[in-house]
Amino acid sequence: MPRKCRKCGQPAVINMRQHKLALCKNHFPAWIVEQTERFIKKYKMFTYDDRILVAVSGGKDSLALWDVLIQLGYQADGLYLGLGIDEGIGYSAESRAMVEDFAAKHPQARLHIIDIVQTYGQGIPEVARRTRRGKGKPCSVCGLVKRHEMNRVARELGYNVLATGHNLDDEVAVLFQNTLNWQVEYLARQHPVLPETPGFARKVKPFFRFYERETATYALVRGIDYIYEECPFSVGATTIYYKELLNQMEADKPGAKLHFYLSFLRAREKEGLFTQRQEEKLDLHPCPKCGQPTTAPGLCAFCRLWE
Ligand code: Q46
Ligand code: ZN
Ligand code: ZN
Repeated sequence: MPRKCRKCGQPAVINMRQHKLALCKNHFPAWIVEQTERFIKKYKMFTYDDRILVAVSGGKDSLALWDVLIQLGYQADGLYLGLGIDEGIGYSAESRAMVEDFAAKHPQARLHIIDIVQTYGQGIPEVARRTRRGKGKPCSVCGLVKRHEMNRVARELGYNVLATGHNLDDEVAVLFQNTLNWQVEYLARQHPVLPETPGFARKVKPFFRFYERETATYALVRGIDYIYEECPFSVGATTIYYKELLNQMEADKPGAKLHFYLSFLRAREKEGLFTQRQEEKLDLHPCPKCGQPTTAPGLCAFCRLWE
């Protein structure tokens, strides 16, 4: 049964059952922009004085986020990391082309590109094969490289906020996994805003309350070209399994995913759940090679990858 936009009666492009809200191709993108602004303020993510670096992968979420922040008038530049992932489908080359294409259409924002292969000599698949950390787990190496490089670029170029496009489905899958395993330390750190600490920029996730189908629909109606393929290494990731389970719950009970995540945040704030843990006195010192804070006795984990 095709639905009508609640605001104007035109055919709806999306029906959000959890909000009992159907919207058309004009009112839906406007709603996404308004809601994002509301979340940025409500969770005190950043202001118009902050310099924001948006990690753009070429996927729908990060490009949609950059698009919204530019529309809202924030100082939001992009950072693309070329990870050297080809695996027969040219994944990195294609995702980079999507990001460059988007940046060319938005000259008011700058795009920074770091090519890991050119800068360090090897891409993620090679490093994963060569190191103990990466054996059979390229994502472990990749996550480390991305965190290090995002921080390095932010610090070197004077950005104080790092924004990523994680959506509710991503966040709830991680929350569910961490809860099933009672990973208390991870739960303590799971939040849409992680404050700035010495050597590390503030990290924010302005899209954390949007369902994946909402960010996808936004990209579609805004005519944003993005890479449809997932990274070839994401196949079989456990989070995909949790996403499927959570989608079954959502189908029976619209809003179940949002409720799970927001109740977690409320319990953190009101009951101090997981936040009362004494912050361990971490013995941080600057890595002798790159200068980023590390707990390792010598070089940081990132620099050790290239030894
Ligand atoms: S890019 Fe990197 Fe992801 Fe690909 S290798 Fe894994 S972590 S799946 S978000
Ligand atoms: Zn409408
Ligand atoms: Zn280092």
